[in-house]
Amino acid sequence: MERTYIMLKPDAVKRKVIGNIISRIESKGYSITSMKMFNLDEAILKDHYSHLIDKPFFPDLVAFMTSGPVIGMIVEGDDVVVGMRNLMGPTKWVEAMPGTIRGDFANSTTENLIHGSDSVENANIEIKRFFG
Ligand code: DAT
Ligand code: MG
Repeated sequence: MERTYIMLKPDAVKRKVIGNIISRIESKGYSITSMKMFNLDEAILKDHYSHLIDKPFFPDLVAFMTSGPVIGMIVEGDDVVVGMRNLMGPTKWVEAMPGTIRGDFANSTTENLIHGSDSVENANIEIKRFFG
């Protein structure tokens, strides 16, 4: 059984759509096997978003991701890494089709509601980073 790391971002909590998003994950048939609400800091974001540190939007990304609590989850299922990326929709909200989480809720590229690991290898790294 494959595992992925999913994180509901501060905008999802503030906009009160975490129930809707969790419901979509469960409706798809995936299992949430761990879940916690917590706050991120700049140090862990520099690890988690190390591929983006040099981008001009990185300070805005850190400000947003530390603006309120997030919900981290381990989600299990067959091919769940790619399956969750499909359920989420692409990074850029303008490219996300209706029916996807970002397509239905996002109207900003920074504030796009949900994180999902992009490979099985990164899923294992992220699960270790956030759940130890
Ligand atoms: P994803 O979250 O789809 O895996 P990513 O890893 O490339 O995308 O980027 C991480 C987050 O950084 C993304 O969810 C939102 C933000 N981001 C990425 N590209 C951006 C851009 N061009 N402008 C503003 N924020 C961006
Ligand atoms: Mg990513």
